[in-house]
Amino acid sequence: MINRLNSPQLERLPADILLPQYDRSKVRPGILHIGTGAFHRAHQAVYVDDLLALEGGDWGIIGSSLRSKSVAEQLNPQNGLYTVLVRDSARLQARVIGSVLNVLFAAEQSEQLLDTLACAGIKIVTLTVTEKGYCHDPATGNLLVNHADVSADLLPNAIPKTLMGLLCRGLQRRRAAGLAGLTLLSCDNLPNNGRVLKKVLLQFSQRIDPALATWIEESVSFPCSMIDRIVPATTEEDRQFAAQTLACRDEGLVVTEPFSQWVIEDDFIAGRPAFEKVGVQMVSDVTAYEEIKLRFLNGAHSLLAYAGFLAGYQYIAQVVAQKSFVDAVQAFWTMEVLPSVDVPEDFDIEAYQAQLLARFSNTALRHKTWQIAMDGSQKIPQRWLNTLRHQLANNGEITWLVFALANWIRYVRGYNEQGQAIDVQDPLAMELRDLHRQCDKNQPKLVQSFLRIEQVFDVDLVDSQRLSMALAEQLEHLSVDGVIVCLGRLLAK
Ligand code: CS2
Repeated sequence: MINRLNSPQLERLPADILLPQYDRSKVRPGILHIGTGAFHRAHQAVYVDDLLALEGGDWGIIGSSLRSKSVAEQLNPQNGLYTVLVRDSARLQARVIGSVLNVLFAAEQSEQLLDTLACAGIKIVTLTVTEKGYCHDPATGNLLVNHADVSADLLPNAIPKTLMGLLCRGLQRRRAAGLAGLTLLSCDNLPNNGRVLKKVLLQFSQRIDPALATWIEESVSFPCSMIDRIVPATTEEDRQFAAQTLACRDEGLVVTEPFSQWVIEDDFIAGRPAFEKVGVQMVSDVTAYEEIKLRFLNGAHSLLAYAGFLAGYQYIAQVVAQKSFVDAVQAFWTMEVLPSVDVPEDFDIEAYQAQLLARFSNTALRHKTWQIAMDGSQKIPQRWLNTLRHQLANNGEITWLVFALANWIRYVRGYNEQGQAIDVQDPLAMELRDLHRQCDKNQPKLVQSFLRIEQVFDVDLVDSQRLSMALAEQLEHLSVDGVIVCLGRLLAK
């Protein structure tokens, strides 16, 4: 039987595998991470691994997960160790990461997790819980007080199920222990992620104890950050492939691209490691980086995911192998996204776009259109809708935004152009599908009912006649001719 990766196994790994360059037994935890999925393992944990190698310090990571037990099952038997496999057509590099010390599963170890939040050594809590993990209304940024898990977490003595419940109860414990505050560092793809987190957490805490909310406001800092690295969900095929390279089995494996970027606002109330020494950009304001990334990268990703999926493509690299899709993305960026963002003077936006297309084209990464298409109702506001608002207000081009939205609307119908079922993963999946049923192919009615979803579109977009008409027309064209024909027609205009 093949061995599992763990500490004793490290010295038996093939010589070309990079290993942690520090004594792990001496590392004490300083960071708690919530949401220890593939993204965290390929991103923040790698930067921290670099830091520990460079200058040590008590910045080890206690990982945790709110929903999935599999993270703990993958990493704990491996002493927190896992491999990051960096892949593109030119390289394949395997590196074992040692910065995650162990992982707690919230549903079963909530006491330990709350104690960790109330532990003097923990100075920073980093988060990757995905957009929906914030339990907020993406359009207004308010806490979803009627969300079933939020209501449950607001009850006295609740065992926290939500991020807000966990943070609030943990900070309550920290305050009761007479400790100083810490930094909550959101690493999710939301604009102003730190400010969103602060608003929702304060609204939640206010309901638990107003004095606690005041303490949080004074003692906790919430820097915003921009994170970027493409990390597809790991597959069994990846694990089998890695097992050959490593000569052992790694359940915690992640596969990613060479590119990685992290930009953080320098506002750490309880101190921080020297992130800047390991390539993190520490800035006073992250807004421009965040807007550019969300609107160019993620905006294009979602467009390619919905239209590409409906055109029959399983992976992003297959979609951008089609010239028509590349032309569409370039037109989307140039005509619609670019006018809507303030690009800093020293930022080479053309090089950035070329680099994005190269990253999307990485065939060594099997990034599923279906994976990116998940949770559209939570992603679309920050990826497309502010661009759209800007373009509508300035009478600018909206062709590709409309095309993107129309494809999303068709995707969430739950079946593709051949009538085959789509497994739509979205907190609003049922509601969205019902809207299709109620409107029964009446496109103007469908458009109105979608644009009235305030959680996604806020209250303003339904008033735009220009948008409604263009969207209904695009939906009609898509239903008659399908994605590929429509794409060609739009490009020929
Ligand atoms: C993707 C992102 O799944 C998605 O929605 O658009 O995860 C994307 O790969 C990352 O934001 C890249 O940094």
